[in-house]
Amino acid sequence: DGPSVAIVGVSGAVGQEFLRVLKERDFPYSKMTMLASRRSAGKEVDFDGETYTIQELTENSFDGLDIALFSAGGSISKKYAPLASDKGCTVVDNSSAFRMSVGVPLVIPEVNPEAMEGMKYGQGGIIANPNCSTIIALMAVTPLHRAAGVKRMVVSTYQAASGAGQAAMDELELQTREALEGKEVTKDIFPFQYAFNLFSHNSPMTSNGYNEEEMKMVKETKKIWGTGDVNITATCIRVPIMRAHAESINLEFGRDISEDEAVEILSKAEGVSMINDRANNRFPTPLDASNQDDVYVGRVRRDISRADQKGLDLFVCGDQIKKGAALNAVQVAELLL
Ligand code: 2RA
Repeated sequence: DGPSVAIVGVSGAVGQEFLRVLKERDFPYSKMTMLASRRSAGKEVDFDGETYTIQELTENSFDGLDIALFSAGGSISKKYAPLASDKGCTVVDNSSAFRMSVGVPLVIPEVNPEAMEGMKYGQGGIIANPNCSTIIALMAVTPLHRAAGVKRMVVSTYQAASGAGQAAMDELELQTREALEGKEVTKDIFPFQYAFNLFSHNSPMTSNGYNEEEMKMVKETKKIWGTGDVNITATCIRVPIMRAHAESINLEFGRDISEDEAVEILSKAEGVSMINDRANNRFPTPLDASNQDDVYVGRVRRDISRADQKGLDLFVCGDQIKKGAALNAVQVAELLL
């Protein structure tokens, strides 16, 4: 029999997706514990043919547990992940709390599984799940980076409501109805209209004029690739899409790389599907990627702003809740088996 597993933040959008993915992949758990805040404690949740009562997260929640999947915000992870680890429970944390901590592997299983080499469930430790927009970008770019060495990456993201949580998805739907009915829209989550609109990502602004989401893309990429020798800039935008992010990516490589070579590499890349049909002007859309495991890549083309063959542009869509969070975390947990 496999590991005992706890879900921390089971009521949230990612917590619910953890359950769907664990079932979908027939994860070999021996026991499941559902943990959430006092507000959700006592509620029931169905999983794999059983009905579970959600328990309130406490310092003693992790006694005897082997793996804990966290997605309950950074402050909960900061407080409880070390406690869980000290009890011998191996933590996979979807929050940003420990992503840049020295000694904490930041892992995309298709990209850098070696970063968590030797870690097993029930032995404690924390593994950090990267930010969704970082995962989606690097699933497509890393195979190219391995072949031709990315020197510079410029990313523009078009990020779904799900990244701001279930409440943001609910408000987008409500506002869309209200707007179509000509009503004043409800603005509980964001201070402006989201429906039929887009805006600079709602994460806090930092001292250099970039927001935290953009700085995550910059810092996490360098840690995951294990190099500082790549220049990255990003502009992260929130768009009125439910659950899949889209990203436009410009790349500069250390050597010439043709469109054909790039398409060949991407066509073979694990966890990547191509929609790159120029004849029919058919390329990835967020709805293609929604609820899918793979990230979808298209618009692969030489960067004509350069005189050399060292630049490429491409377009990527990926499900923010699935590969951007829950699927990646469960794949990390599979590496602990
Ligand atoms: C966002 N990356 O999309 C975040 C998800 N926590 O806002």
